[in-house]
Amino acid sequence: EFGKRGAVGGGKMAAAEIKAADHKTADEKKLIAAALKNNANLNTIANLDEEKIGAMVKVMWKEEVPKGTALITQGDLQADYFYVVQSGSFQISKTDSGSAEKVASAALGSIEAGGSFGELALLYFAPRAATITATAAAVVWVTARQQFKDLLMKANETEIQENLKHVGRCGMFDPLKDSEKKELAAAMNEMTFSKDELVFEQGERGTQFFVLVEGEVSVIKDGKEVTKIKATPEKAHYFGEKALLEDEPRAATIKVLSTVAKTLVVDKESFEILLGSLQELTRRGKDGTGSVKKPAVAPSAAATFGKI
Ligand code: 1OR
Repeated sequence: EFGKRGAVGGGKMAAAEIKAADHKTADEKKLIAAALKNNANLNTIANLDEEKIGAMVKVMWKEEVPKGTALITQGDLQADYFYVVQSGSFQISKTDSGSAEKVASAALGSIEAGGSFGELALLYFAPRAATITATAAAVVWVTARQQFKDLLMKANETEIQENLKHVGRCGMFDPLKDSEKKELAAAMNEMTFSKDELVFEQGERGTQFFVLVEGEVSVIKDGKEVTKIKATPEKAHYFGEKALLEDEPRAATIKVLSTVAKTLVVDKESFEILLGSLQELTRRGKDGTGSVKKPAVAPSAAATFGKI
């Protein structure tokens, strides 16, 4: 895992061009499946099963990459593709863009046949974390951001049903229609953190929304704990909506207190589509007309709302 925090907020990206899938031999299918399974970052967040892997193997198309081509450039905000290397070799390089003087780009390693790259920006809405250049003529399998999200990041039916139970435990989502709840459940990815881990830090750009389904976390502002959030068998809690709603940095750090904290994560794009106006949502009646007498949000959730 190379660092999962995103730093890009704001507007929606234009759709990436999707090309027609290319035929694959049995060996090529095996190589792609293994590459997906071996991508540690991808596996932290996407619960990859044979069905998802099979679907991805099916849609990928082939591209030939001449020696010297940079397929990915560090810092690019528009991230459209994820790649699996069929043959050839790629160099990973990074420049320390934080320093005033331009530091020479350092080669950090290489990616060979059976490797993959480009997942980080797609998973976390982050700028591209490194530059990836072909050091020899290469052949890659490619998939576009939308396919990557639809096929790998969407929960399967069993996961949806499981996520739905948690959605039901979070009073916040009560005003949603059943179909909206299901869409939300489908867009959720499980992410587990261990004690003392930081889910995110104050000042970061927020790219994800969290529902805490198990465990307890501390909300820390300017180094001081301001509150704790704890999931109980009856109640799941959400956090991380404010930075997304208001497109501003995280107002607090979330640190795990329990041995394990289990969360369901919704990325910024899905959040905007599905929960775009949480504030409005809290005012919307069960009938979805927008006319409601009392806030639909439970007091405990209301206390957290708009704070992180
Ligand atoms: P991306 O979408 O950010 C660049 O685009 C890709 O390079 C990235 O996804 C990874 O797939 C891949 N640090 C960051 N990105 C890396 C690294 C890396 N290695 C491969 N990628 N590091 C390891 C260097 C050997 C540095 C870790 C500190």
